[in-house]
Amino acid sequence: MRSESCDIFCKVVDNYGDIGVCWRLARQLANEHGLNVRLWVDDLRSFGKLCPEVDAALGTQHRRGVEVRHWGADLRAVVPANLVIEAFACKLPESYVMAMAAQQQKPVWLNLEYLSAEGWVDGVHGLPSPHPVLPLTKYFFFPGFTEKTGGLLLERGLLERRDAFISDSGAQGRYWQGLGVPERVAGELRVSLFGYENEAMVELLRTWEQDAHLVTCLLPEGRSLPQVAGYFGLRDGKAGEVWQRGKLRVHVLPFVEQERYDELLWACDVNFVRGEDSCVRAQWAAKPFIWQIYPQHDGVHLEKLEALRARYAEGLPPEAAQAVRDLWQAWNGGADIAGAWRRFIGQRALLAGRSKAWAQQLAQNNLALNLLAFSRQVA
Ligand code: TRH
Repeated sequence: MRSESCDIFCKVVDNYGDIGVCWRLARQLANEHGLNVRLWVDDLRSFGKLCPEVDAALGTQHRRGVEVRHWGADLRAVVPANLVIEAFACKLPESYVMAMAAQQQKPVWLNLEYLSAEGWVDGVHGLPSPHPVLPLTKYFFFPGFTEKTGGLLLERGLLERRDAFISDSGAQGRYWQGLGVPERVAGELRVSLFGYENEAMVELLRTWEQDAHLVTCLLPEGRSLPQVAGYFGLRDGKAGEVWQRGKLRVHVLPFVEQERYDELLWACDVNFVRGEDSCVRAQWAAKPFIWQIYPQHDGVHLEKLEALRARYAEGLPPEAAQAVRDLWQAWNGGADIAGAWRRFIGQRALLAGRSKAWAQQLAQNNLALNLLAFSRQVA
């Protein structure tokens, strides 16, 4: 089957991960694979952070090749698409499910799951879940890091664009100039910092302040900002501000539209990322990265953290693999971030090489292509 039309349903739980993934997938299916995509989103304001042209007052609008619908209105009159993607088990409206069941050719119905590097994902990706009453089957589609999973979202040409940017000093110079960041000095390290509130923040900032070389921290507006501002004795800050103490200089950046965030990751030497989508982007950036995983009450997130760490660090010498473990743990509730940071930076060259090979390996497993192949197979 060739799915000509696709409905993606997204509920914004919190932050930008849910809509971040859905928006990326929607654009890719529409612009790279020619599907007519409707993206149903319950919270257009959050969406507007990733795509500033989104007007929260409009029920229907067309943005970057995608029909964006506010999911709130009655869907009874809507004819379902032939590929239906329910993101993160967000639960489709009853009337819409009934309309799916009433179609002569039943739509392919996928639940796009959260990302995890844990081994159990291999065994559940693609499993069917027949509807208890209606003639419909929902399939679980898991993104992931092995061939037995659905892979990762990767736009066409992204790695080539990354390489072109990284090898073009002029493009990088213009990028930094646009942000108001001065030219690099000898030994300087540029670090992007996108995270949640973090108990290790003060110690990390102090470590950078006391470094032998300049550490330039690029800090997008958001949840980490008040904490970093507090370190400088301020209550809060805003984009454009620059703060310096010792060897640490912080540039507060605006939260940019989603397509522009990659450049920041490409331009920095080391990236702190969080959640789900920025973590994947850091892996495509092929630079050493530190993941602040979205915390869950029962602590299961730490298993997820370690699962990705173990895959990423495979093949690294034990000392380098341990340095990644120490810093990721310290940044996710563990101890001694100062020591962990120094050991991590000591392994920087090795980690940079590994990051590049890792991105290359992951690129073989493209989520959008897999998803379309899977939907054809089960149609
Ligand atoms: O915003 P998040 O913390 O989202 C989280 C996670 O996805 C988590 O797994 C989920 O359960 C929870 O939400 C509900 O982190 P994430 O996933 O990295 O999403 C951030 C998005 O913001 C990502 O698409 C990148 C984008 N972004 C920009 O578009 N511009 C920016 O300037 C920055 C810093 C990020």
